[in-house]
Amino acid sequence: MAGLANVWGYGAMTNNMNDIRNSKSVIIVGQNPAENHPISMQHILTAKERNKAPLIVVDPRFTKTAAHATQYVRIRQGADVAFIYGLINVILKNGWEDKQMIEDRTYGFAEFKSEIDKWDLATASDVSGVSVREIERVAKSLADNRPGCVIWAMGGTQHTHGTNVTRSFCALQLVLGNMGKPGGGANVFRGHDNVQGATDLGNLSNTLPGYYGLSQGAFKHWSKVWGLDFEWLKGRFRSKKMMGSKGFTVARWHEGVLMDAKKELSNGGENVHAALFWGHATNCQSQMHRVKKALEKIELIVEIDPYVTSTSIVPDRKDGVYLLPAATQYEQMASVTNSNRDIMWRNRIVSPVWESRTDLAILLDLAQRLGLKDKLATYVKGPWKGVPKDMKNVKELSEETIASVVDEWNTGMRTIGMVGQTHARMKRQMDFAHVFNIDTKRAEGSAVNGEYWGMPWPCWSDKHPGTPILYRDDVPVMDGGMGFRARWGTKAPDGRTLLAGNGAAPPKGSINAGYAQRKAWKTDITGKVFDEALAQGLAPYGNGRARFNAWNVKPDGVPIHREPLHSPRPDLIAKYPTYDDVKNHYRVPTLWKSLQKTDWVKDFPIMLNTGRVVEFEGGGAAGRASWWLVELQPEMYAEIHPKLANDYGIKNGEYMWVESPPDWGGSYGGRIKVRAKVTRRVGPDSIFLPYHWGGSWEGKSLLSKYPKGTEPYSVGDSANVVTNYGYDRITQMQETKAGLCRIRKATEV
Ligand SMILES: Nc1nc2c(c(=O)[nH]1)N[C@H]1C(S)=C(S)[C@@H](COP(=O)(O)OP(=O)(O)OC[C@H]3O[C@@H](n4cnc5c(=O)[nH]c(N)nc54)[C@H](O)[C@@H]3O)O[C@H]1N2
Ligand SMILES: Nc1nc2c(c(=O)[nH]1)N[C@H]1C(S)=C(S)[C@@H](COP(=O)(O)OP(=O)(O)OC[C@H]3O[C@@H](n4cnc5c(=O)[nH]c(N)nc54)[C@H](O)[C@@H]3O)O[C@H]1N2
Ligand SMILES: [Mo]
Repeated sequence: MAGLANVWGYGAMTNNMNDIRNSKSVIIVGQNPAENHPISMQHILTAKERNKAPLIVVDPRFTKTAAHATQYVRIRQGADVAFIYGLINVILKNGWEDKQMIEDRTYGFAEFKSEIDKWDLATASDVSGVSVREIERVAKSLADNRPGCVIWAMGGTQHTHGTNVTRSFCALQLVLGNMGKPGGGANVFRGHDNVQGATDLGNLSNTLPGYYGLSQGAFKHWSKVWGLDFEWLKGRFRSKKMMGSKGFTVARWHEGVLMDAKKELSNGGENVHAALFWGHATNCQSQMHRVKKALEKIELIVEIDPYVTSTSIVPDRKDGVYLLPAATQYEQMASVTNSNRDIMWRNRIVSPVWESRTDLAILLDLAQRLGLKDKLATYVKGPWKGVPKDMKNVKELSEETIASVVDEWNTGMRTIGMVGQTHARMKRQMDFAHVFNIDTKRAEGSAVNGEYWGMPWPCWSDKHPGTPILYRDDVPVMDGGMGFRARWGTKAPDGRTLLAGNGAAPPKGSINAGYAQRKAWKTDITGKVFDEALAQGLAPYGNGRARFNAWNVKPDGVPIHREPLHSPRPDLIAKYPTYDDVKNHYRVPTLWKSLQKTDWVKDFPIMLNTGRVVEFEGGGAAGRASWWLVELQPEMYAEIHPKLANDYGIKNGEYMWVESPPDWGGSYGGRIKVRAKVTRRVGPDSIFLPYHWGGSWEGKSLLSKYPKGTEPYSVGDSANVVTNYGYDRITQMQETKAGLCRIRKATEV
């Protein structure tokens, strides 16, 4: 489903799901596609069957995906960098690295290697909990079976050092020479169907659309595209500083309500007074007891959602909550972008039913009431077509309006090349869907001949076929070739070159080596700069090097392992400490070291893991309202190992309490009451909670608070009441994949 406010997770796949059919090996680290990406799982199984590709699954839990593995590796939560660096250590010791790729297409390998040297097998094994033999075996499988792909999702990112974890995956692929090749790549499977599109179009608090950032130049570019006067736009902000300052994120907006605006927040001295939840359910946020307080204190809550979510039910309040029924994806037409960067046209099946309205209709009506409709529905080429004069009671917009919106982003989104995927091309691809080859994604014949399915970005012009595999230097730019982006100039601060080496360039280009980015390529909305580059066979964004050492990513230019905030191994904290606390992280002070120094494991000895099941999605508002799904997953539970259950006198099906460490400044974390599912999927040192439940609090049902007729068939305590404090140093992603808890049998029923 397409929650519009989804900003979780980051990045994009370098390759695509179909391309896994070409992989000679597949390693899945921190992801469970058998449940969470079941269609893509079929491509993975094709690689396993057709190419005899080893399928390695690295997860603290024996998942349904692990059941298909040729090698399952049980890892300690939050220790992936240690494991990956153990692999790279073995690869380098044996000389299995791709020397040419490292030499011609990367920067900073020497610094990276000195980090790797610290991860001899004994150290990597001790920290990751993976045996020496297993590490050796995985390294050899990956070296022997190239090109191979690395896939991950939330097991890799939901950590205080999640950015480091995912960067270590990319580093592994550079070392193996698996980047820019069919069957290779660093592939993060994204979450919701349009989450890639949502982030591309700027539903993030730290950038304008197209990852332009928040500089004045970025605002000038977009004012031009939007047909707005830059000075007027500037006037909407309290100051130039606030204009360029990253906003709150979905993970910690609630502190904007709760914290002292003058002493703690960096929000211009102001608290947050109102919240619009536009396709987001707050039982997906960790620290839910803090969120509940914020939902009680805030002046206005608006939920724009096809379902009533726990956001409206959990707070103890009698007014100030508005429910705006949004249409579902079946009732809305639009372009959507999937994990592959494929941009597709989605037809609507029916017009919005009952009183529901499409998200765009609600947005335009809201803009009208705020006196901003004409500004919103106009861009550099004029007003969007077909927008009614009065939006009151309008349920949906016509296709020509949505085509105008597409044309607007086609005009502005230069950075990632979201410019050639016109409305007409999208529609044409839908008409000829049958001519695309499932292994290459390329059309064979008809009016779309030579195009790639979904015209994945960068699609540099309306003649370009799209780029299903990023960074290929073995095909011409007009066939989807490109180097790494020359984003950081031609020389690093240390004077070393950032341009690709001789010969490392897509064929048929006028320069057979690295080259700088074209002048003004990001802001020229006429398309001239792009056309000139393409005519010479060059990528507008240059041909640079991938960086093992990203000097501007602070403090970890070279990614390193850092223990989770709530580490089950306090003995490792001195050697692998977390980050220093930060005063202003997306406007909120954020703790790392000062929380890590407490010896949590003494009182909270069990590791806490959370994630998904195939039956439900996210906060579960839709799934738990479906009788058939509830029949399959009737009740909230914890997976618990037979030994652990027995140690606590808990039998399968009995109720248990799960309690979490107190958070910042508090004496109380949170607790939930769940049923025990006794299973060997989890190890004896951890429990796993699905996070799809809500609608009850500390064991007490809140069903009576739902508006009549909107009650879900199943309510239950939410995992996120007990997920621990902890946020990624770069993205602020919540650390819901490494925490601690304690449990006891619930004696009362
Ligand atoms: N049915 C269904 N499908 C979905 C969703 C849904 O809610 N329901 N949600 C969608 C969304 S928004 C997303 S982002 C994706 C997420 O897709 P996934 O990332 O596959 O989802 P999770 O189940 O949260 O986590 C995957 C695995 O990470 C493991 N893990 C936990 N900690 C660690 C660790 O430290 N290291 C390693 N290596 N593994 C770890 C967990 O045990 C779990 O099996 O799924 C999407 N698809
Ligand atoms: N403990 C724990 N917590 C987690 C995670 C975890 O692994 N563990 N994963 C995190 C991740 S990766 C994610 S993405 C978040 C998910 O967090 P959310 O995105 O908040 O969760 P969802 O329930 O998937 O979607 C939110 C709402 O969007 C509504 N919706 C669906 N379609 C439409 C539409 O077309 N229009 C509108 N307006 N609304 C629509 C749905 O009814 C739903 O109520 O959870 C995060 N929280
Ligand atoms: Mo997600």
